[in-house]
Amino acid sequence: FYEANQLQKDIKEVAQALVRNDTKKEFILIIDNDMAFIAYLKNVLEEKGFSVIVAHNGKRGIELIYEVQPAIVFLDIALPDNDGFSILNNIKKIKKDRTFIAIMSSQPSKENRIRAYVLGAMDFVAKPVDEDILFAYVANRLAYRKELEYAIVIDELTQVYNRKHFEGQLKMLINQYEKIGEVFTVAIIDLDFFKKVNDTYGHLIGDEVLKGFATLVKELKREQDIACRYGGEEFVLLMPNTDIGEAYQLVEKIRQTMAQKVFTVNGTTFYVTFSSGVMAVNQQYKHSKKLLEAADQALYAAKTTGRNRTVQ
Ligand code: GH3
Ligand code: MG
Ligand code: MG
Ligand code: MG
Repeated sequence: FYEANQLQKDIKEVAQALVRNDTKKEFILIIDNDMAFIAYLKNVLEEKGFSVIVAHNGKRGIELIYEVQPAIVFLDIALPDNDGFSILNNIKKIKKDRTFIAIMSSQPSKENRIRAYVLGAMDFVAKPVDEDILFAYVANRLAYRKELEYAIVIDELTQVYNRKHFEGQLKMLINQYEKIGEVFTVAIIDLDFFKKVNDTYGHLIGDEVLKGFATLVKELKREQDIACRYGGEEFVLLMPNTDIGEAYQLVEKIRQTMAQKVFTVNGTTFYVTFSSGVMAVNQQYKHSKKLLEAADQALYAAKTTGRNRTVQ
């Protein structure tokens, strides 16, 4: 059975988890028209440090979902304009990894529950709600969402960012360049003769090399640089606020360190090098496709002139 002091411990654990995960900056949206309930819920959540926003009707609720992208939405069914179900219908396209939508209703009938799930609600919470249960619930959902958000942008094998994230970041940097002229540089990095590594030592060792390389990049890159796996044995390094000269030096440092890194399999040692093409954004190359093509051409030059080198 659940002892009272265990309950107190668990409640404390929830509070600590919320601080640890730094999830308090997240917005929680309440869409409800019961003023007394809103006041209670808002107060309880704000006391714990959450940012709470409120919509008293469906129309405003939908607006706020798109404007604020709250982490959690508590959505009532009985609203003065659209009911909760039509709101669910309206926001079908909202990303589930971004916004978690729970119906919060005092009519937890079988029909309502099924309807909510069919229309894409992630959960159905019955009113009234207990504040301790609510915290445990919110902490649980925010921790899950954090994990999900991480999984969506990270390459599982190498633990650097994946291609999807890279593309988003590149677009953002190009916007920054167009808006305020902030220069950035991109390096495409391709491991040399990697097929031979696989053929000689096997794919599992090949995987270890990819991981080893990624770890090395993470150690040597600066805080602001964004390391990504572009695909296979190809990586990109995005260097915000960095001109071509600085970028070249950084990539060269990584290249030289990699070239000296010893890999060991059953007592045999080997080395793996990479080639890289580096290109900075400029007036001529300010579209992602063009910029990457130019970096790719530099990479091709590095490959054809002997590999284990950086070309700008
Ligand atoms: P080059 O110096 O011209 O780049 O030669 P390369 O052998 O590195 O290039 P190629 O494109 O011919 O081969 C890339 C190899 O990378 C082929 C593919 O099997 C291997 N590869 C791609 N993804 C992975 C992976 O996740 N793990 C392992 N172990 N190998 C991979
Ligand atoms: Mg209501
Ligand atoms: Mg390749
Ligand atoms: Mg290669």
